[in-house]
Amino acid sequence: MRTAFFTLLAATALAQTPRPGVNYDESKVGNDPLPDLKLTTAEEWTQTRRPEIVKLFEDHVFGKTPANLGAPKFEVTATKPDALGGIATRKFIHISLPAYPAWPGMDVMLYTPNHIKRAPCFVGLSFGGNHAVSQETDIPLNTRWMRESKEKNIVDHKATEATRGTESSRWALEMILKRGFAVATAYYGDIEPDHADGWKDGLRAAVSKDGANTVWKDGEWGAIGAWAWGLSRIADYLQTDAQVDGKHLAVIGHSRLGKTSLWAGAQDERFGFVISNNSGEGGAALMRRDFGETTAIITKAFPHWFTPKYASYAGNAAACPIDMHMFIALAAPRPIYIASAAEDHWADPKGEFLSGKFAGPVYALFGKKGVMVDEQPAIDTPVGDFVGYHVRTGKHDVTDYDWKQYLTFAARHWGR
Ligand code: GTR
Repeated sequence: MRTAFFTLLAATALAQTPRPGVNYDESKVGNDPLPDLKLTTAEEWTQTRRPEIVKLFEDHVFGKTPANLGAPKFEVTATKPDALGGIATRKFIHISLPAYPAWPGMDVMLYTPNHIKRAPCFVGLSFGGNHAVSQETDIPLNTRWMRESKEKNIVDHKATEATRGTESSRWALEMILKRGFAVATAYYGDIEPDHADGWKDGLRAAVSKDGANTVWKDGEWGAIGAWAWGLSRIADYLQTDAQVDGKHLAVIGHSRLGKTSLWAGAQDERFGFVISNNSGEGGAALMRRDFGETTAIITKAFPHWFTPKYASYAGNAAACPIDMHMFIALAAPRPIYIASAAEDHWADPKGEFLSGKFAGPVYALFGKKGVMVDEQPAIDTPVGDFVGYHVRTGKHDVTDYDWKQYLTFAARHWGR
């Protein structure tokens, strides 16, 4: 979901009319050393170092998620036992916060396979809403704010009938369900609309004591924090659903929602498998590498995603006490998968690989192997034991190829 501006910007840069400030030359990525992971023992990592690093990410990148917003309320609003031609049960669950009624809540769509009693579940937010994820035509159209797009049939910031199924190529529902996994998803804009003032109509204003007049300070949460919070509330619900194995949840996200799934996985260890699909800058890509999108570009285009402090590292990533190998390491010792796309230069595929590689020593503390290779593997050659990685042919997207790797990885780690 690049904005037209950024697609143009990336395309222009790749068409060899380099735009000042965007580098695609590997010899110019810089060589600032990464912050030290300061490793001692697995125990010390778990007790002390890991919480320190979570706090660094709160203070400098995403802001702190408010600890307790009260128990969420779950209402199952519809159940269809013969969804997708009978292979699945489909449920809608409305999640709200009784303590903060100003937040309109989120509508989760859950598909569980009918041939499995308690299925492990992939949990991820969508860009277009439940009706865009699935091709089933009886799904209520999402009514919240969406980014205007002629091409995507979003009119007056609202979804239209023509938006049904438009994101379905990114959610290999049949393949996932037939392999015995469930899928839970919701529209990210249910939690907070994705624009600079979106928070005023979303969760963050609803729970802040100054409401829509809040002035966000360093260390306070941004939109990615709010979206990640939403993923954890879906995990809360999934613990209560008899058709889901709540002990085997994978969190997945693409692009900005890949940054979000990494942050959700870092904060909520109930996500036993963390997936970053083309998450790029502010996600898996090392911030000290000046390649494609940079801290300066992202914090200018999308300041609302982060805590304000993050923008102070624009043009000065080396001053930031974290880099993204530490972000990946926060998943340890749980399995994590980082996926890149060969044409997705904007997201810096090599930088995404390197963060996985340099998280390896943390996995080693737990006696586990990471990516198991020194160099970024060839295109379409998945690698890794506890840190999976591939760079697939093609563009910034989620494809069946990506899902096949995630399903194989999950099945291997979860003995399915
Ligand atoms: C781009 C942004 C990327 C990525 C992408 C997306 O405009 O620069 O960091 O998040 O959007 O979410 O599709």
